[in-house]
Amino acid sequence: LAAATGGFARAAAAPAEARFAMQPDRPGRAVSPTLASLSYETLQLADPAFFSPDNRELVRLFRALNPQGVLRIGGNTSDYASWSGYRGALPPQPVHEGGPQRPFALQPQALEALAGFLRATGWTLVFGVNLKIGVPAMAVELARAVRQAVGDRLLAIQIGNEANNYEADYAAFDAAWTPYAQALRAAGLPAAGPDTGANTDWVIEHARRHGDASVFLSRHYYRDAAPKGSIPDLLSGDAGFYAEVERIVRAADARGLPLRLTEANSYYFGGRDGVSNVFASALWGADFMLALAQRGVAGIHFHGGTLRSVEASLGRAANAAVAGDLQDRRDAAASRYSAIAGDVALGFQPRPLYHGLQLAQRFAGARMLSGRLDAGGANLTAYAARRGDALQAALLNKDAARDAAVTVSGLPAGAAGRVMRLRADALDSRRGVSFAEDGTATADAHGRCRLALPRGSAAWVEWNRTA
Ligand code: BDP
Repeated sequence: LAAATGGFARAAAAPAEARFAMQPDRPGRAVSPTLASLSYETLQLADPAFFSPDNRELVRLFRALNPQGVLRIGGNTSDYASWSGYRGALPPQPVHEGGPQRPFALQPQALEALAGFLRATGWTLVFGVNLKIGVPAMAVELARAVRQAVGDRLLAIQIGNEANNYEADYAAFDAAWTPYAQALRAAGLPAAGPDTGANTDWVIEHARRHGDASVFLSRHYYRDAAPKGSIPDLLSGDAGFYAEVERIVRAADARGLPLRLTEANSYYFGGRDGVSNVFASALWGADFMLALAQRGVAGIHFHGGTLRSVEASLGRAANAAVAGDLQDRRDAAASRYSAIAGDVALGFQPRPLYHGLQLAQRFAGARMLSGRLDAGGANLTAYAARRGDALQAALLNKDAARDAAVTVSGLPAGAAGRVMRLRADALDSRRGVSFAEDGTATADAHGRCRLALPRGSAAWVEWNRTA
């Protein structure tokens, strides 16, 4: 127990005695295999070596996260991208000093490389086109080129990124969006949306107006803006957002549409150092994914990436020299909330968040079950699911101060459980995070199983019927 608790003040309190009653006869939502998904900026495609089948380390990290994930290309920079093959006139777009928001042209080589990357990873694609510029004809040409390059791996085209930041209201957005959607439909290309920021009402209105012609509904999530943020803030959960998701899922269900969070992470403006990139983010990410899967969200695209090397390849900014070892330099190359650090020159490595996503992704293809948690006064969450004959649970101790012991009930008597643990030295650890096998946990004759759950750690357990 002691091994996983270093670095934080050791409270004298006894371990919290928690109980989690799984209710195998109360099935909930099916968890989509595409749950763990990622989102990257369109500007990332300025370097065709990034999303390329030759980028073996990135291919391996994507596959190990999810062999059936969905890559969303978009973000602010999608609304500054033009298609190099487009011959029509384009209105000028403003350059935002000091940021990546400036016009750039996508090249066919980048789409070819992206297609190879998708084949190598097994991932599918959601691709965002430039709404801000107001040229549907260019968007359709680009979308056609994307479809030609990636074929059936194209799940949907999205139109505009967080248009709530530049359209006055939903009606104005809809008026700008509709000619794009009509042109895409005429070209036989699938659309999804509205890809808004924090606008639940927009998503519900969009479902009402365009649900029949959409592949899925989407919005984004960030808890807050950096440099706001702290480990306790992140780990306190976000009940208000969960309630909003429940509202959207009701609208999505009425149309038979999946809901995807096409861009999400902890704190926008690139993440909060010491929060978004430390072990606490892994517990947050796993908890967030499972809370949303339970409420019917099909996929969550954690936003990230490496714009530093892209800036350099565009000749617009020098790759700043970073002190430290290779791991530190990879860390510095990626945005602070990115689940994967590194770049093409330095190689890649998982961030703490990556391991949290791996834990939650164990639920892919299972059916969520109801469960009653008595957290015993600690900051715990718990989730249950069934896959075939096997029952599984995720137990998360987000408490910085209290170790816990959780008694899980509702299991078949004598069921043999395989345990994997997510842990690090401390909630603020940047390195040494693991999600790995950690022995067994067998149910007693009453179908109960007691597990130690040290502060700042999580466990995933899968029980099979026969011991
Ligand atoms: C989101 C944008 C994305 C940014 C992110 C951030 O869609 O392009 O990178 O904010 O600021 O709103 O971190």
